[in-house]
Amino acid sequence: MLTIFDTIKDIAIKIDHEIKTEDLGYSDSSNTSGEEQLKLDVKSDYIVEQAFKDVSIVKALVSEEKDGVLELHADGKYTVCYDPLDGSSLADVNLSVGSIFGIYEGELTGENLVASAYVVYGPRIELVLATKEGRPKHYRAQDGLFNFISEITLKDKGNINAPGGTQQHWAEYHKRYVDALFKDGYRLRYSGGMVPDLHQILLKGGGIFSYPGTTDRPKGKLRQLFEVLPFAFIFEQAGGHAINEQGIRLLDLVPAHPHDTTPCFFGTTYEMVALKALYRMKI
Ligand code: AFP
Repeated sequence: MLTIFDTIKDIAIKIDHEIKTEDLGYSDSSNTSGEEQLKLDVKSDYIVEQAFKDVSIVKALVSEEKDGVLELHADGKYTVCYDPLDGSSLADVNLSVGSIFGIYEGELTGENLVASAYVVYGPRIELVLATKEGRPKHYRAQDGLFNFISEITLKDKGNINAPGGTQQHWAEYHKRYVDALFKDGYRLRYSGGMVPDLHQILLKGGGIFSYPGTTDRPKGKLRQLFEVLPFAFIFEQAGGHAINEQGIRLLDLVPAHPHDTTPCFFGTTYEMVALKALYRMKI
């Protein structure tokens, strides 16, 4: 696993350099989800692919930017599912963006996720690494090296409300939930970048990030394998929760297709209890 984490550190430094120097325009291609690809998306994906080509324990790669599975090493143990540059449309307005990695052993299901990681490209490059042992670990880059900062432990309650999705397409009960938190004094913290938005909740110790099913996107927008499940793993390892709109643990999900999406809620206990009550989920 160490070589995978070390490879992610190398990738982070390279992608950060591209963000700061690469042309921010659109390429002439689009990804499997039909989203137009920025040159940065394509370049970041290439950096990840090239980096893992030399890591023999990596059996295959699944990328948000490409269809299918890229076989690397037949004797490899892990499949790395990744979003090379999540929130890339924010890069050209100089907001933070990120990379997300899920490390799976065996079939690509939530229960086979054995580790996960994400990188935040912001005023500083920050990295969070998680395995099944202990709390997620937070690192910060300085002169190309990652220094350990702290372990991440979530509290029982926070005061951050990060409500995703197009509000005009929210269900009435979801709007009631979001508004109730604001009436309870929660602060709106939503940039449109999943990685910095969730990183903020993790580092501040609590709150809720929601991307529900909406009338225009009933299955939500965020992709299970390389966005939702890696963060679900990190939230649970930090003592938090990650569920879908039926109250099912996101890590219990079995994606039917590599690019399947799911409604998702990441947060701390107090906000999850309130969510289940308002959504009338099985408590
Ligand atoms: P882009 O990669 O197209 O910028 O989308 C970012 C993202 O996938 C995720 O990072 C955000 O949480 C989510 O979309 C924001 O979606 P909304 O703009 O619909 O809230």
